[in-house]
Amino acid sequence: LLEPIPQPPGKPLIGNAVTVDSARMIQSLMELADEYGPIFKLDMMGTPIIMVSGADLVAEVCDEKRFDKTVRGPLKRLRLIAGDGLFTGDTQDPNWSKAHHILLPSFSQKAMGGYLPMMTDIANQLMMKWERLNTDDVIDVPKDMIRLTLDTIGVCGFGYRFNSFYREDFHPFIEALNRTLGTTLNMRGIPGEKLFKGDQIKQLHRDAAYMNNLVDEIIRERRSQGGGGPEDLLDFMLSGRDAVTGERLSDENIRYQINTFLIAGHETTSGLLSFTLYYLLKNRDVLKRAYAEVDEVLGRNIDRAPTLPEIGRLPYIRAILSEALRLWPTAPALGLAPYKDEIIGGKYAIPKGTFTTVLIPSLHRDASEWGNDPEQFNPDHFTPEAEAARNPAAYKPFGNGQRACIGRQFAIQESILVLGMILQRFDLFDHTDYQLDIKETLSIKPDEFFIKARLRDDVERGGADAALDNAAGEMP
Ligand code: FDE
Repeated sequence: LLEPIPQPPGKPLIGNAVTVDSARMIQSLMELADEYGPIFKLDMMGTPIIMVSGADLVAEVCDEKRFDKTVRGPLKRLRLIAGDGLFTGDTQDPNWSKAHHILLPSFSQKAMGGYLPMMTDIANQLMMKWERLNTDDVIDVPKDMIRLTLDTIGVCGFGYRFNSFYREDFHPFIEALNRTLGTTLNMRGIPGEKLFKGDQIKQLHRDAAYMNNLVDEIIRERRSQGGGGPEDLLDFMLSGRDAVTGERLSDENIRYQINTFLIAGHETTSGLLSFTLYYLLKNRDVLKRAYAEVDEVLGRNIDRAPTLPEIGRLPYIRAILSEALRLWPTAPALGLAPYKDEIIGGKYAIPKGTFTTVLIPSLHRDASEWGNDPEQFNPDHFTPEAEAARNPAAYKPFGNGQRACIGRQFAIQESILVLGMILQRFDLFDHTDYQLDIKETLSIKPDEFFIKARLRDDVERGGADAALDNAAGEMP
């Protein structure tokens, strides 16, 4: 027997268009989920949106035989710069499966070792900056994490250095990217809007042209150089062939993929690192265990870079990152739609094509899977036993199925490396007693989060090179 999907009261014509606070959309939807339960419906000026956050219902909408990812709203407007790249492409578009096949190996666990030296290079720039701060200097956490993740995807992606640690403001490419993200997000497709936002829209097209040209130039240059084995993502994209069709990616599509990696790779990963530092500073017992693990595995010598096997031997750091992604999954929603008329939970009808959104932060607080105190930060949620006992649909920070995050291993390796290096070096201070304030864009991150850091007293120095120098000095 069917039951109506709960719906907050709306207004004539516009329905629930003002039920949700657009400046804090995700948090406002989470409050509605608390009030209306694991499934509710909104009427956005005549268009229904269904919000799902109960693990059992999410398991059903994550069944890829019944539901597929759908690109609508702000994500669709992002096609201006992300085109038919992996993130904004439709699953049915031949370019999506082609790029998916070509790019999978370049994001595989096996490929990750190749990116480690480049990741370490950028991580070292952050460490050096923090080491050289004076006691009265403060660290803008989200901003430094953006510098880090942006520069990392820049070098690993296409050998380009944004050099964010060498400038106060962001590289012009990033300024353009951020303006574009802001404008596409805030446009709501309301009739007449284009008249009011004329200047913004002109700027949007100038920015898109600037970004596309810069990336096209990099592709052209790389094509003319040629040679060598694949070292970064761009090499993989230029040389790769789809094993199924034998086809290559077009230059235009490669440009869209590069823009996509920049968008998908920097805000989500930087937000993850910022939330993680926030939770570590607020949970001293967890922080203590984290220091102990890092000291044991990485040791006290900070001139020796972490190796790939060492990164794999930091399970508690890994669990801390997973737990931060549980409470604040930095890509907080998945957009899906059913292939045909569906009924979920045995009683809720979802007509074919209806926009169905998984509200991930609420899913990650479902008491039936996470216990009665889901707000508590507890990395032991990610012991192998706890994970085995849980409904796999209860945790979706990287999305679902074939449309799940291709950058997952990349983001995790980068985050473990950086967090490990930070803890190996620094004592951290929450000198403002920061109260979490979340800024929502396409992703979510802590806003105005400042800390202080000081080199630990017991660090040791002297790398392999230094040791050789010493040895050489002692030779007769
Ligand atoms: C994807 C993704 C997702 C899904 C979405 C949808 O469904 O719509 C998610 C949820 C995610 N992703 C998440 C995340 C988190 C983090 C930290 C990250 N992520 C990171 C990264 C990095 C990089 C490079 C990336 N990432 C990328 C990406 C891509 C390309 C995509 C799309 C895929 C397909 O194919 O679809 C994603 N990512 Fe991420």
